Amino acid sequence: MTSDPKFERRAFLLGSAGALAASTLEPAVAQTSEPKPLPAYVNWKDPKAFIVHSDQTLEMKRDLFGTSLITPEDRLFIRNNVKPPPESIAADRDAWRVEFAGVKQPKTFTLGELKRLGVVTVATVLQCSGNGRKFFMDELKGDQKMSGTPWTVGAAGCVIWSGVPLKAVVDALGGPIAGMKFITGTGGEEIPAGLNPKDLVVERSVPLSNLDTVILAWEMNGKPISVAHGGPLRMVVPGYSGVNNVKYVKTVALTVEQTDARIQSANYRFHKMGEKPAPNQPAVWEQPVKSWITSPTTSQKPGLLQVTGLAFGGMNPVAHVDVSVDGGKTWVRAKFIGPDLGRFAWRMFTLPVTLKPGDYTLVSRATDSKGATQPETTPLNGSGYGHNGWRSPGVKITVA
Ligand SMILES: Nc1nc2c(c(=O)[nH]1)N[C@H]1C(S)=C(S)[C@@H](COP(=O)(O)O)O[C@H]1N2
Ligand SMILES: [Mo]
Repeated sequence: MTSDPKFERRAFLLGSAGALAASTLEPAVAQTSEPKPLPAYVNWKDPKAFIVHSDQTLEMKRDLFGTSLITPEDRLFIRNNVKPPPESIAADRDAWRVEFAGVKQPKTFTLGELKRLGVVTVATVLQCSGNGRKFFMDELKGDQKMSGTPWTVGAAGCVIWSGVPLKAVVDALGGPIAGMKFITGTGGEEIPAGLNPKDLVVERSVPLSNLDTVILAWEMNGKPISVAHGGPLRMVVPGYSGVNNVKYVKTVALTVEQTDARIQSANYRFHKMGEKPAPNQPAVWEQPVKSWITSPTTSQKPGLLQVTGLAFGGMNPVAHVDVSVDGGKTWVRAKFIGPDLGRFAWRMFTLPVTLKPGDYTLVSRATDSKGATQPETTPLNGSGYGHNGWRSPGVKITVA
């Protein structure tokens, strides 16, 4: 890195010749191959935006995060644990029914009725618990194995939700019954006959301490939430990883125990490599502090350029981000750009750098308001959840 203006001009002139050479080295694949078709339930999305791991797992491409903060719905990643419900559940959105239990006056509300109880708007990072699993997989040795989708960074987005605060609903129903410790939300997928519902139901419990922040959302980025992303109504737990944000929520119960549904008891647990998941292991709940570079992701001409990225603190605001172009040997503080949409949203950052011809590894390291910083590597866990190490998502580029 240098800020010598004389060098910058020379590097720029050299750069235009160098760029030709560099572009001939780029693999031709990206432009010529047809993207894999999207499954029917998301055929309204931009097919060029995704790495299609399967019909139930669509990852957004890394160069599409942009710098204007909000992830458009047609690019937002998709993750379904079971087959999503039909579009017809949103034919009459306001008629969608949600049952409330664990409160003094249990009741079923329609969405139309819920809308009358309160409305708030909150921006959150929606990120699959397994985002970054690919980086764990790359570290496996010997006969170590890990199953799951090999997400890199694209199972994440920052979106704006509008909905009713759960607290307003609970208050309207006389408050929690004494002794309740969890908020348990149940997804509205139909469980095929003959299968054990406990094995398939998307039912998640989060600590009752989230009562002041959980919302039941009907709107995302200014539109009624698509069924693919959880419409007509979604339970949003700000700061918590993807799985806890139950789509097409049909029951919200305050409960003494966590649900014994498989998705809570055996899946989404932090367990050691080779150890079986069990309900006494830590649940995948709060997201840790994290960041990654979003641009550039390809080779560049020499001279001045903007290294951009995004950072978030999970439950806490992100305080600052350091960027390195030499793979973590030296760091420079980046500048936040754009609006601050609150502690659950991500922030975009930029660092202007002037690069001479050579090879660079761009990495970023965020610190939250409580002083928690991304580790260089995240200790391995058996299912590959919660990756937030700064080294592996690094971007290698050639400047020529
Ligand atoms: N009802 C229901 N809610 C769900 C899921 C699901 O399969 N069914 N998947 C969860 C998981 S694992 C993730 S990462 C997010 C994905 O949200 P998205 O598909 O809107 O991006 O939804 C969560 N909520
Ligand atoms: Mo997920």
